[in-house]
Amino acid sequence: MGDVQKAMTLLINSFSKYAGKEGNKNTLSKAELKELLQNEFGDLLGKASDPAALDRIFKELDRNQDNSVDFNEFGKMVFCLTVMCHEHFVGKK
Ligand SMILES: [Ca+2]
Repeated sequence: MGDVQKAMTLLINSFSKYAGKEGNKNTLSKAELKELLQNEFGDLLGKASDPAALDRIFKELDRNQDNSVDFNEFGKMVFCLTVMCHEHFVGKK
């Protein structure tokens, strides 16, 4: 399996792990998102333990405003972060 394929599998598995904790298994509630951010992203997105910051991130991610983050919405966030990291590593030398 290629590295990118491994990364995609990891991404899908991580999403399922947190999305499956309560309610709808295919979407992240705000509480599930908080756990995912804290455990998987550290401080990359700011402090998920800060309720105001968490609210802001959740609103930003929940594009269709159904009060949950589905894999499509989550994927967009990961893609944006990856682009940001890429710019950080490649752009600033
Ligand atoms: Ca949504």
